[in-house]
Amino acid sequence: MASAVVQSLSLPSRRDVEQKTTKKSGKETPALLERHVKHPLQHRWALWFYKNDKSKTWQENLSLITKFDTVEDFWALYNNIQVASKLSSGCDYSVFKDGIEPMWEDPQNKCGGRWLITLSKQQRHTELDRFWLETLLCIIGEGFDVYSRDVCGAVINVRAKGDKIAIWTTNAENREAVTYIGRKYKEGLGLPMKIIIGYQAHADTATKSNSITKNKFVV
Ligand code: MGP
Repeated sequence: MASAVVQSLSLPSRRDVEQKTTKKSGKETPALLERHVKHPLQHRWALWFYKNDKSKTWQENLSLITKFDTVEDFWALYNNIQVASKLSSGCDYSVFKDGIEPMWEDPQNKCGGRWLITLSKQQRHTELDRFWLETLLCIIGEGFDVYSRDVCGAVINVRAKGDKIAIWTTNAENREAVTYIGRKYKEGLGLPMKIIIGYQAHADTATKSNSITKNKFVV
């Protein structure tokens, strides 16, 4: 799994590097220099934060925190921000490919949709942080093979009524990509077969009249 690659790269072992290093001339050999080289991700990603301030519009409540494009910078960021389960209700994190804003209106999102994981209140303490980290590793590690190109980003909504995590993709009509991503995602989270997850088009979510949006696909 590509996410496992990102995970393993989080711990560049000093011993591994030193074993590869042969000191002949007293100068740093290429293997030692390797220790200073960061491992690039396929894409640059942006972390956004949403804080629910009722005096502002939805878009005004959204702020860009930072961008990263290496495995090391991802872990440095992840290890220095609040875990999702400790955020106040009403907050979101979004991680999107650089250049795509985490909103339905972005040209890359407007014809797309999301694989939605809805969690029970209890799961905030048992599953939320693990699911969110696995989601991030799936997207930044290009865990959906060629269909990773359809991925726009991922969002976590921390809500009193029940938290949500979603992977957003660019084209809700692209059945092959959407279902491939859904199956792999479910597998990555380790969800049992009997748990059904749904994919919803943003156009339907944005125009829903009640709290239920119809699923376009399920896996
Ligand atoms: P939400 O934050 O995605 O979910 O959407 P929440 O809070 O669980 O609410 P629910 O409606 O899913 O039960 C809450 C509201 O935020 C939406 O109804 C919109 O008003 C606004 N909103 C959310 N998103 C993702 C967008 C967006 O992409 N664009 C705009 N303009 N508004 C959005």
